[in-house]
Amino acid sequence: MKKAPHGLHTVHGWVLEAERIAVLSGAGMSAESGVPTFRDAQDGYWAQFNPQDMASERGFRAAPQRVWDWYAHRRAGVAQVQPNAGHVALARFARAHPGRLTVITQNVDGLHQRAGSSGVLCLHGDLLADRWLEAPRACCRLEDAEPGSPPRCGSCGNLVRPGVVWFGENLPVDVFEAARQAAQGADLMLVVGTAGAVYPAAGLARLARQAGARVVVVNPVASELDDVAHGVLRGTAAQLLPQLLEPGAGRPDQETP
Ligand code: BV8
Repeated sequence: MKKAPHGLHTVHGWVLEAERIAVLSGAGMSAESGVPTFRDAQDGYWAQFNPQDMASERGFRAAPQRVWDWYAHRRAGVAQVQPNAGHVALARFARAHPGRLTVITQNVDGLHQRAGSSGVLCLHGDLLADRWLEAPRACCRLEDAEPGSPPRCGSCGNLVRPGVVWFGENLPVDVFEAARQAAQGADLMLVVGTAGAVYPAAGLARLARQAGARVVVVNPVASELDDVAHGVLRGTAAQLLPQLLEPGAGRPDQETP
């Protein structure tokens, strides 16, 4: 379907009109903060491994030390970066318009929260959180875990794993239900920085559209959700979100970058 090129100014008007905005963000949201996306080749030593295999229970059980070290590497990376102008624009808008904007994120880096967003719906968990691999017993206390790669319970040997949702694992039911409701209740959904390849998260864009929301994709390159969108803005999160969300933004229609 040939889409009329809706420019920044049009979408900015949609933002002003919308009473409820849902944002679905993916790894591209954090790219300008310096966090490598899943799509980008993993850096250095890690480039030899498929992140999808590593981000799975099977991958962790097969090579617990390697997978734990991969997460430790990513945790160290996230600790050295800052939220970017896109994260900040979302947090500022939500503070200025309480209850009007909900952030639903696939990201596990915590940058939306560090930028000041509250009530962030983290579909895929938290990179910095730990949990037990097997159902914890009375002896399994995270604060007492024996250090190691990975740490483990000194009594029963249960392994500590990162508190993220791995491929093949269900999303937290309460969080996904809240995300579904935010998508279905939205007048506008901004889909920012996601290839739209991972489900059920990516399905929230179609859900929003089917429930009557306008859907806008913000991505420098084509994504699998472009055909769900009413508008596609070819640009980056840190460039476009401030122009869409900050007061007095949204200059007259011009070709977005
Ligand atoms: C599930 C946490 C029910 C971990 C992540 C077989 C068995 C089981 C399930 C499946 C199966 N086959 C398929 C599935 C479903 C599977 C799935 O969708 N697979 C895909 C790959 C086909 N989904 C699941 O497994 C989910 N659970 O289905 O449960 C179930 C249960 C059991 C059995 C059956 C069903 C769980 C999925 C969650 C996985 N965990 N993260 C970790 O991080 O280590 S997902 C992980 O990858 C990220 O969190 C992220 O969500 C995803 C990568 O996607 P994107 O965010 O889109 O990032 P990507 O790098 O791909 O793209 C970046 C985009 O940004 C690009 O478009 C780029 O152009 C753009 N960009 C770049 N720079 C910028 C930018 N945009 C804006 N500005 C910029 N500056």
